[in-house]
Amino acid sequence: MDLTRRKLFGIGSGAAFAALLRTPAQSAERMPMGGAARPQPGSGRADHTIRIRTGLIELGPDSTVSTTTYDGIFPGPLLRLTEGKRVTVDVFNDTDTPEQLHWHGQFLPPDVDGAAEEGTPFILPHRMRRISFVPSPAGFRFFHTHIAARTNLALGLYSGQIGLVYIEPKLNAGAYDQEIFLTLKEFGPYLSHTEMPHDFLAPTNIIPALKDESVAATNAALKRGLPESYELAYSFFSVNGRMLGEGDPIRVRSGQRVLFHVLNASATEVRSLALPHHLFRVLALDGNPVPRPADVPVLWLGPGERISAVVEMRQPGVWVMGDSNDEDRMRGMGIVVEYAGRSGRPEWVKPPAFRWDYRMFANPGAVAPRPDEILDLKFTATPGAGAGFDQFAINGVPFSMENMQAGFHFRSGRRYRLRMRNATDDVHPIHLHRHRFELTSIAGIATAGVMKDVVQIGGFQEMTIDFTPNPGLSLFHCHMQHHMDFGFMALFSAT
Ligand SMILES: [Cu+2]
Repeated sequence: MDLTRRKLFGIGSGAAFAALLRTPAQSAERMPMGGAARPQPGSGRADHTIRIRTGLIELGPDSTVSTTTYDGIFPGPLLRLTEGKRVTVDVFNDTDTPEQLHWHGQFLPPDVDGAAEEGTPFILPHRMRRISFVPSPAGFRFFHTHIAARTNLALGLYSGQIGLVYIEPKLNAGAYDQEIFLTLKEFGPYLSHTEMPHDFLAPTNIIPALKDESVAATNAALKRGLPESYELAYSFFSVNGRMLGEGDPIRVRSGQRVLFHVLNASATEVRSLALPHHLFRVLALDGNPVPRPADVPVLWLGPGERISAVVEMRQPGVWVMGDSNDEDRMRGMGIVVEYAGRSGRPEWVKPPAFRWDYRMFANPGAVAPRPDEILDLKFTATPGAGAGFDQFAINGVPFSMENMQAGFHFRSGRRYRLRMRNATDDVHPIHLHRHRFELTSIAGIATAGVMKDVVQIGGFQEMTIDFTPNPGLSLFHCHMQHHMDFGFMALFSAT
């Protein structure tokens, strides 16, 4: 470890931790061959090549799954890009079905972003599509397929099409001890009727009228004879494509500061992560530095969410870093953290009771700018009405994949507040393409300064998020595959 690092780690203030985020490890970005000029779109060699192909993922002994991946591996490649520095990517589709590759969390034009609804061309079977874009904003992003799966559990986010992107800031002034990317992912999906109850968000106050509406919708569905809704269950649980105990442990030394970039790559499941006797200092949410880094014993992530957090390694031992759900962790959702010189059976300790509250990472007292306009968006569900799944609607309208019409129109440059009201009992991870948004109230309580591209809204709760539209079409949807496939989507247009 060099002196610069030691000095940086010695400071220990929130500001210094935040600086860590802006000063990641050396870029592993591949340079153009022989220092030649960067190839232009349509000519020469691409900076990166991604192959969509099927492959076998060995999660553990007797636990190999066949799925569609990027480059035959899971997770797919980690692309280290530089903010503002144009890249060319050749995406080959070696499968027999059309694909979309979505650059989650970046501000890209609609024809590159990777959603058919926005007008991105499909990557046709056994063809290649070359794209070129300027990476932005800096931070932890990822890429994934954006195909509707509906009842085909081999498609979309049920597959292994997940790759990571780290966009280095233009200024790259330092490093830290270790930087570790963790991708949380289940495999082997099947239909079930058991829903995992989740009660982990704060604040907890709900809006009774939204609950009444949900109860009425459920009763009406029962009266119509609609079936009990399908939920998803999984056979395999993994971190970085290995079941707990089956991959290499994370090897650390006492005194190290380890920066974790955690992605919940699940199609449908909320995940948690804890490391016994250690705290996570959360530096960034969805790759965006938070106004106030805060220490938490447990990370909670909805599908599509990312957390960057640093852990000071001061509790020598061999630990299980895993999901707080005992069953899922014992079936693989965890990874071993091993201190140098320590051996033995990895130990798990149940984390303290803890509620996830995005406001922890905001500056208390910060006030968001007033929006130019407020738009109400109400989320409702009809149980069993979507091929046996819940059928969702936004303001009464289930998104039509056939028409793909923009349902909401905005003027670019204006600040809009989306007042989201959830008249369902589910937590929904709400995602807006091509933008990031500011959390401006949670369960009716004002907040400001936390920037995200996916946010979980609790059952029967209200939440507001503010954004300034970029021109063009942008998809807005729940990031749970079975929700977005059955209506929980809208197309925003901005001029
Ligand atoms: Cu949802």
